[in-house]
Amino acid sequence: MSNEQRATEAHYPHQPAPDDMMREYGCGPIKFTGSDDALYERHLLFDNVVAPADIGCREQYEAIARAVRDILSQRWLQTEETYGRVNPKRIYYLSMEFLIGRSLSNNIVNLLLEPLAKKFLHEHKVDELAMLAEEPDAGLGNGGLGRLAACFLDSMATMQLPGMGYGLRYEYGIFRQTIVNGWQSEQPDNWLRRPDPWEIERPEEAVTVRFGCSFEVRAGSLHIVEGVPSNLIGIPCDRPVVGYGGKTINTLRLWASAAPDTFDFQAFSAGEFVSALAERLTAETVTRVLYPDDSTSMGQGLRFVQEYFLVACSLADLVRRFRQGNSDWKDLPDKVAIQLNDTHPSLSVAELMRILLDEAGLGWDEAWDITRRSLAYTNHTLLPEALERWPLRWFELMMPRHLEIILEIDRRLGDEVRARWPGDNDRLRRISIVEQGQQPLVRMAHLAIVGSHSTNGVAAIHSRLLRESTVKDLADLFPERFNNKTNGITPRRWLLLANPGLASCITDAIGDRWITDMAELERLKPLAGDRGFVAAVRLAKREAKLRFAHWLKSSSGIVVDTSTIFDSQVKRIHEYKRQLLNGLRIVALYHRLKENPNMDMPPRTFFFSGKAAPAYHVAKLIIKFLNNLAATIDGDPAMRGRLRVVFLPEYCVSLAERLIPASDVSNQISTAGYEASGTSNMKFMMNGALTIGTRDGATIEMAEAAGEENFFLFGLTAEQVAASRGWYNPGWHYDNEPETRAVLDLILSGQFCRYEPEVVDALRNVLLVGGDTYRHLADLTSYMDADLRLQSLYGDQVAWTGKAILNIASSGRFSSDRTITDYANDIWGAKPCPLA
Ligand code: 26Q
Repeated sequence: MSNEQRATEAHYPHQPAPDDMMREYGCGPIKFTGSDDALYERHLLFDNVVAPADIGCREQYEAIARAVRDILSQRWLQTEETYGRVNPKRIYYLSMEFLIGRSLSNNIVNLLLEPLAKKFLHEHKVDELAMLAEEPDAGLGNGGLGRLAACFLDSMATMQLPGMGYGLRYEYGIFRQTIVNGWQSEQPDNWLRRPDPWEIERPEEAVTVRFGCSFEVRAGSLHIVEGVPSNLIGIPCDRPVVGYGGKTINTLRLWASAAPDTFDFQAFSAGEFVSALAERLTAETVTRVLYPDDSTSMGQGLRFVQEYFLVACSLADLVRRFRQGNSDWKDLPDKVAIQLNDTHPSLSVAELMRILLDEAGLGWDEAWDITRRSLAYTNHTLLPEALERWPLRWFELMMPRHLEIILEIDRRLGDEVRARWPGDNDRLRRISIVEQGQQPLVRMAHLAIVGSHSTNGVAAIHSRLLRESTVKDLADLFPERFNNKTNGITPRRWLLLANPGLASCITDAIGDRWITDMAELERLKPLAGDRGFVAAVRLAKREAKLRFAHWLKSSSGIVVDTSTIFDSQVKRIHEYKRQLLNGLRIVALYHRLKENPNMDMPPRTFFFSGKAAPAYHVAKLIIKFLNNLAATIDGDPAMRGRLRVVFLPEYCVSLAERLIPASDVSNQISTAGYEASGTSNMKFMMNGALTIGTRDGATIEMAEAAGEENFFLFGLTAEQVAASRGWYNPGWHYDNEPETRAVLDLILSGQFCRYEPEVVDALRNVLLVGGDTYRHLADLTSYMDADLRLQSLYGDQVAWTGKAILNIASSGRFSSDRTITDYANDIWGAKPCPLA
């Protein structure tokens, strides 16, 4: 009996063998049958031991989720069985983050169960919204990088590619955010408090990870106990990844850390019961919490242990699977493609070398060739200070064998550089994997580039800047390895599920092939001037705004006016993303209305949402300022019905799914050259918002696809930002631009921060005294110009909607299906493996 059958049976101790279910749900397209009520009721009775009459939303959610899981479990097994039999080249996506969000509604949509589910919910008088809200968001990621990983899994499953995700099963995901007196406050995200119907633990496939030292956790931080080797156990926790149409169901395997079962009997018999058990606590600490993306995390030993733990577990697992179907190690690169999501899993280079040298017994050259051809690396940042570098000392203590391998890789790299550029010691120093200094560091990006066959950036401009500046020396040495793969998003979650009104309006116009072939959206272009279609798209936007407003009111009591322009900026709070620039724009509009109360200006609601890394003080200051701005405007009767600022706490996938479809305007206003790609920009575009933004990241390609005349672009280019580095002076803008001066004077007068002079001082420092690193003042006037163009277009709803339609019609390129097709063809050499 397979594990899945065993697991299924465990839920129905009194049921007949699952043969019946196999017949019902085993093969062919999934059908909902008359017995689904029975499935639901069985789960209520046997799992929760409650009668259908007395249940609450949480029990409803669990029973419905389990019924849906029953429906997919046979397909899930068949998928793995097919891969085992056909032995295709498999794709392994290694990522420290998978920002999944909720699964129930997504799985219902992808299994094509929606019509039947709706009928079922209606018949059983289930409050759909309340029931769905019982599922916690799986927030196992910080932002774009983690969400990208989740979108890629959806696309791989939909395209029937044999892909698998490997990550960590954090007990606590990204912290939860509340706002207290305008400031961000963090709370732990205990998302696994209740049983998770989507998780299948597979202890029989556990792996052991060896360390050259032991660890202790004291006062919340990790301490290394030198010279005492130790083991950790990785337990796989699998989650289904349902492809659209329910044909392929791939797996996301998350590793939970645990102590080995060998109990320390000596300590136990000496009466040290508690401390022997406390050791287990230490082991489980490793996957306890997701690290926030900030500079303080870089120095944390536990993060480094997490990264190695992910790599060691995942490689052991995929090598074991490879060995089951293949006898020759030489075939590994033909059967396995390992994609490294940023440098976080780049210890894979050393770990795979170790396996091939020490376990397979291969020679260096062969092991190196296999390693390089199996691995590929994606870079997500240009900021040199954000590139991971770990102390060499940690390698020495925790994984001495890996260090030996890395030093040998570095030595050979040095030989290559010396042979090509004799005597160029500067270049040698810049390029080497080990950075010399007081405390030598290992440059993880260099390790990843040297030890793989492909390095890609995530938008055209980013890939170019990566080659031309961030890792120029390595690009000179290995030019053929560098390529671009512009990011994408899954249209299933971000259009079909999040925006049913717009989705059906599109389907009515061009049929539903777009769901799996987004190039089809091009067919909407001729309809940009069609009165009927324009009216339908306007209606869909109005409905989405109403839906959002209704949800907002019922969940938080906040009332917003849906007849105003919904103007949104939602993403991690960071100086380079420039939420502060958006704040300056709002102050400028406020100032204009104050000066000229009769001014003709369309009423606006500005939405902000996003989290600041807990140790990033300036980012937290920006949140405080935006909340103060919101409160001041709310308290000013002259602003009523004209301007409104709303900071929505606790940004997460589910909030994005609600707000993005309701937005009219998307702000993508990073300092040019800083945003690798962006992906919320694509979500807004696909949902018919117009973009006001800078020429940065993928926004450049979006404007190119839709036509710049359908975008509101403004600001310095990346080249201009770079060129201004020597002489930029924010004071010049204060002195020479009246509106910039008025805005700053208002802020510095304490208008928005009464009795909080420390907030004013800090803002002065960011924008003026500290040199305005991110060029807020340089871009403010052109932002205001673009905003004026936007306001005037909004007055002509037919013209506005026409542009929105052209945006939607041009968004097909930004489907993650296209991105994954490019990875599969150019990097992985992988093909679909459909189920029989
Ligand atoms: C590193 C070391 C220690 C602790 C944390 C980290 C860490 C964690 C997360 C570093 C970076 C991240 C996340 C980065 C990220 O989300 N980058 C975004 O990736 C998107 C997908 O490619 C891009 O669209 C965005 O432009 C980029 O900012």
